[in-house]
Amino acid sequence: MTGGINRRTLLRGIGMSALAVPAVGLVSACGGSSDPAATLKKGRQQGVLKVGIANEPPYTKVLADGTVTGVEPDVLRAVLKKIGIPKIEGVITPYDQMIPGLQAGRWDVVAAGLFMKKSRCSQVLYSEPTIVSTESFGVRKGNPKKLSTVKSAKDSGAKIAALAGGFESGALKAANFPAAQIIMVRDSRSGIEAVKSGRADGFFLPTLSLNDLVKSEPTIQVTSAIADVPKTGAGDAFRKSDKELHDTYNKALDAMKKTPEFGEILKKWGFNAKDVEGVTTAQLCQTEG
Ligand code: 6CS
Repeated sequence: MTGGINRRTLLRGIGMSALAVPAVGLVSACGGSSDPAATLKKGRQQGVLKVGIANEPPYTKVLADGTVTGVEPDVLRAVLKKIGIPKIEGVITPYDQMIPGLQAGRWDVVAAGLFMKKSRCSQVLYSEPTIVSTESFGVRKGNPKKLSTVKSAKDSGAKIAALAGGFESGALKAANFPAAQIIMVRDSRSGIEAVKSGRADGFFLPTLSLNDLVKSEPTIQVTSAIADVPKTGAGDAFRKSDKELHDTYNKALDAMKKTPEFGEILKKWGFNAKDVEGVTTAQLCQTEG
């Protein structure tokens, strides 16, 4: 891992030999530009784009040597290569900082499984969806509160941990979940610890993320997919001022989706390309929250 900047650590992308550079100064101060092709040109000239990630496998995963992987960075890297930008450089950040950091120019794209919903879609240009996935609760073995849906959790008075500013905390608010029953946490480790300690009865997170977390947590189990949560889907998020990059990327993504390469990347991380077929950004951006 190279470099480290406050909460965000600058990481090498696959094959990156570039030195770590400050996470500021690579783009204009506000990150935006009057030229809709500015970031596309910058990426092609410098051969790299910075990407906001979370390090929440299998959506995003940072290896011990700093290599940035996970389904979203792997799709992003494959598509950017096709439009003349061979490398990415990851910056770890919480989900609620991803759009502000994009708009401030700390990175040029978000590829983290930042699920589409109205409030986010109004602030960025999302590509078409790259993944569709489900949500679950991480609960203590035996699921003592018999959690299965948001409604069952609400009615049973269960305390639910969720990432501050994450999709799940928005879904709880949209379901009028009592604030007194929500335990806001900063990261996945804290969410798991809240359940283990009994402070929370469930940790609300994507099913695949929980499945990865519980590999090292024998006292925690993952519920089936929660039926009363909107479908979650993500694409790559670009600044509204980067229309040329967004449109060029989208076209290349659409072409790649028609090749085995797309399905192979998703399958490697436990996703199914068939789940994305026919799902659009317009549909996912209707989600409240
Ligand atoms: O979009 C979000 O906010 C959620 N996405 C993922 C992949 N994990 C948790 C996070 O809250």
